[in-house]
Amino acid sequence: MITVHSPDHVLRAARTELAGGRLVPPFECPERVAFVLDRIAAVGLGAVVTPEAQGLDPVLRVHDAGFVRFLETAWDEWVASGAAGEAIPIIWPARRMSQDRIPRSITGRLGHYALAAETSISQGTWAAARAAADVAVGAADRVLGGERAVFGLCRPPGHHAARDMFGGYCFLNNAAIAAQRLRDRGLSRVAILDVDFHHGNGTQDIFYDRDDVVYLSLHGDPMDAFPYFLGHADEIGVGAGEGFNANFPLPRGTLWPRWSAALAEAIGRARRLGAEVLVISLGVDTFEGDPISFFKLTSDDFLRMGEAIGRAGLPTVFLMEGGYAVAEIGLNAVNVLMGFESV
Ligand code: SP5
Ligand code: ZN
Repeated sequence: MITVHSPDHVLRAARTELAGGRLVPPFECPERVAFVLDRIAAVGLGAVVTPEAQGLDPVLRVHDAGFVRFLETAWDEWVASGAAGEAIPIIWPARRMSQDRIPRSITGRLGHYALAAETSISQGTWAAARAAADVAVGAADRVLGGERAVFGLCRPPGHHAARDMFGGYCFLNNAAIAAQRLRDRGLSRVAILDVDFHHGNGTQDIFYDRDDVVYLSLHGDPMDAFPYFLGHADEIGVGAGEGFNANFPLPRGTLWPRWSAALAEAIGRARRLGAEVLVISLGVDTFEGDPISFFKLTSDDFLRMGEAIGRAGLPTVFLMEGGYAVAEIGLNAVNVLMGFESV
């Protein structure tokens, strides 16, 4: 399997994440990609190629232009405002406050466009986010070109990013950008299968009223897990999109038998709805050793996960999302890809 990878991911190297009332080194760190590349080389998965630069057109197919401009300029404006640390939102338009007027102040605009406070904007964040979008498009294009499956080693991840919101370590929604690319280049129905531990609130939101991109997600029950405010089983889509969104929230301590039963249901749904291609939001934070999550999948379970996805028999774009047990992320992510290839 070909891997698409951009060395520019290292430009996303924030120093701070707000966690447990402290600023700590971010869980979502550049070493994650280094471990995945090491494992790809160790098992001989296949060639690693850099993506073509796409410009902003594929990004603007799913994201709001004002939001994109905000991401582009936020760091410089933050520095110009005299702040010493990284850019962290401190206030939001909460209940009964106005969302219609976007403030002039960078602090006001951070609150307008952020969905969470743990994700600092740092120097280089925008360049890395753009590179990750290029990776997603490069992976989609290779599947359009006839590859059975391609791995886009995106970093930063994307599935929490909505049309006009960043957070959850995500800035641009790589999976949504890839899915839209597949639609724009002629496929009529795409299914995004999100196996990251967290619900992909951004992806769900982007496609919630559409029947051409199906969103299916297995994740920690939002009553107990980030992003808390989306991802319940009764969110089934709206308007033309009704029946084209399916959430499988799962409890603390979930093991492979229960997780894989939900996976089988999700894959069955994708097939019944006529998906021609799968985009996998491949987070491996479902791992038993993950520091911020609560499922209990083993490294061998990731092989079985890949096999189950392979048995769906559809062209597949894998895109990296989360996974914070850094020393095991290579083993776990590449196990999914090897399981897929073994089918
Ligand atoms: C892409 C992705 O996986 N994003 C996850 C974002 C989760 N952000 C909030 C995590 C809160 C972790 N708090 C630390 C708990 C340590 N036990
Ligand atoms: Zn996650």
